[in-house]
Amino acid sequence: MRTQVAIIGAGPSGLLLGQLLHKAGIDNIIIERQSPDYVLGRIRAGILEQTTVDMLREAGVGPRMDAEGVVHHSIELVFSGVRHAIDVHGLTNGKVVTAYGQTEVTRDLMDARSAAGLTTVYQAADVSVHDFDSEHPKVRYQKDGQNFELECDFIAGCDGFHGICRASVPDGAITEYEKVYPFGWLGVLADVPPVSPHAIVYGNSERGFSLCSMRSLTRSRYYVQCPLTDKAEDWSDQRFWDELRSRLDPDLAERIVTGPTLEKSIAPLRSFVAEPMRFGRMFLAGDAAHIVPPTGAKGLNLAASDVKYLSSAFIEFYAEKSAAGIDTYSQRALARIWKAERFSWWLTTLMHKFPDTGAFGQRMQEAELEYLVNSTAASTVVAENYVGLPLNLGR
Ligand code: FAS
Ligand code: PHB
Repeated sequence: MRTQVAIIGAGPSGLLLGQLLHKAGIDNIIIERQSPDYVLGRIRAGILEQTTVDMLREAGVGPRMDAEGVVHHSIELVFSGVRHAIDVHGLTNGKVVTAYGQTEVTRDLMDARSAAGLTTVYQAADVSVHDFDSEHPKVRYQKDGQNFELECDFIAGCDGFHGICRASVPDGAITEYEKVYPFGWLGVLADVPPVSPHAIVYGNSERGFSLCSMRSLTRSRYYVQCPLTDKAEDWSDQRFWDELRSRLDPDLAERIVTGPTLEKSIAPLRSFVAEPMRFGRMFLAGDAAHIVPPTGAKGLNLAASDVKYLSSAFIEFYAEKSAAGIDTYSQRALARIWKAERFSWWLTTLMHKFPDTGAFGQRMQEAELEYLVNSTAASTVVAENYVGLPLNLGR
């Protein structure tokens, strides 16, 4: 078998890349180790930056997002028992974020790929990448007990943090930066109206971090910071709702609509970056190359900006026979990745209770938050990072 670009992974990175390449007439095949239902069953991100929304429209999967996504003009910060709004729209000359779940983004991209008759090999086993330091890279995998080899011009490693592409790079050729946080996020989904339908609410309290988000006007997504030693089954629904309320201001706590949880899981938090993101004819994109703590809602959006840079590079290579884009991909993507890593680390450090925070540290967090919500300059810094920094495509 042969294709121009072999994409490993059918998460948002792989599917979005496949769609943009197809739109540009570039042949691609996606190799995914799980089933479509398994991929859709992973409950993850919920907030899209404008650049991500624009790319999804460019990829031809805008209609349902435009119909069902909920636009947010502000975010809210709760600390010292009081809630403060940050007018993101006003502070960024009209930029917004859109609440539309990663599951729905993935579903829309899967449907578009299938409608276009493009090849995605699901439940591929023993996937391996070869000769990516030559001009004839290959992907090998097993499907239904048969061995396959896919020849290609390029390999796109969109296989997430635990994938094989980054793992296949020789040790001396890659540098990894990592910070693991000493707590996790317990997240729940519930078919109840969101307590704050037009603003994501981030809570700092002496009991720990909390977050009030949504997937639609009838489906809510909530999180509380929890010890990494906890298990989701340690938390009854009632315990979760009580703990969430205890971390919010009284008015919001009073207005929370509770109900049976549909999903309950604990996600660990880490900051991670692999440099570079190009190895001969293999390129890493999305979680295969970087991870952020979800506090800044950047993970999915960084995956999208990587795909924007990488798809543009491949299109330039095939259409203009120019290697300029692929030669600068890693440097351009990393410039945006590190700024998002900084914002995500900074907001995580400000909003969470660490083992060494203590009473003084709690007061320092509250003082910084009090300054932030009362300073236009400081609120603007938060707002412009939250809506997403420019892609600087022209450079
Ligand atoms: P993904 O991990 O989504 O997809 C990689 C794909 O590659 C998977 O389908 C996997 O099965 C496949 N794969 C792996 N190894 C393979 C192999 N050897 N062969 C073939 N296929 C292989 N981001 C936010 O912005 N907000 C959030 O709230 C948020 N919450 C998260 C919670 C959790 C538990 C996790 C893990 C991540 C969360 N993220 C969040 C980040 C998340 O949304 C990612 O940024 C996003 O999934 C990145 O998409 P991909 O790069 O496609 O990676
Ligand atoms: C979510 O809706 O899942 C979500 C929203 C904002 C975040 C993280 C997660 O910062």
